[in-house]
Amino acid sequence: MADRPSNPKITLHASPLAGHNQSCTAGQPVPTDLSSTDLRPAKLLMSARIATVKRDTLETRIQARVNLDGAGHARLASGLPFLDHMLDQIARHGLIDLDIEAQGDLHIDAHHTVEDIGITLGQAFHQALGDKRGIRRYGHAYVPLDEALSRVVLDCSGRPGLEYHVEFPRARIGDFDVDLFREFFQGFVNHALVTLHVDNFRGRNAHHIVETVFKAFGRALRAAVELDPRVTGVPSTKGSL
Ligand SMILES: [Mn+2]
Repeated sequence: MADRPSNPKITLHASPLAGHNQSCTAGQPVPTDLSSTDLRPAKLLMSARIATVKRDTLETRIQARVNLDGAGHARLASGLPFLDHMLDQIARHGLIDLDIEAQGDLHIDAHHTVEDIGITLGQAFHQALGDKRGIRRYGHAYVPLDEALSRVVLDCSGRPGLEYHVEFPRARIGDFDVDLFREFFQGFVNHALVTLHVDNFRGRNAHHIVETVFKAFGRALRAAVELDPRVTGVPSTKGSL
């Protein structure tokens, strides 16, 4: 579903990005001394893992900024309070600073906005991660919330792949359509270029179920992007991810 044409009219745009007007800043340099005698940890020698992506279509206008080495601060204005509550879990449990602003066609429904926030966040994540030098690459987390239990496993593989196994006992949480969580993760995966396995094992309360999924996602992200002081280069026998 991700990357459906936003509107047939996009062919009229001159942009080579097929109507997706994006601008990005990534890898903003931090002042460092890169001399070979510098023994500071890799973390201090690399560019800041920060990226901002703006994505405009005829359906949504979204700006997402991520700092992978943040403190879990979030500034969220998706227009969808329940989604903001979930994005806040990613920031808090991933220790990722997240700044997301969206103006979507909510008069139709929340579908385009939720999916496009997943896409834009995925693009920002991918840019902030850079060449993946020194990262742990894999991350997983189990998170319970009362009766609910979920597991998320992530690989910064460079290939998009989603296994999403979450059944909800009801179709809506408040007025939020629970089908849209899959669209969010599919959008993220397609553009972050990660392999993501999401499994809910149990739960009766739909709010609890999805909250365990987003908390586990945040924790798995944190583990996967963390710099491992024992890793030199890219953690792959291929030499690139
Ligand atoms: Mn909650």
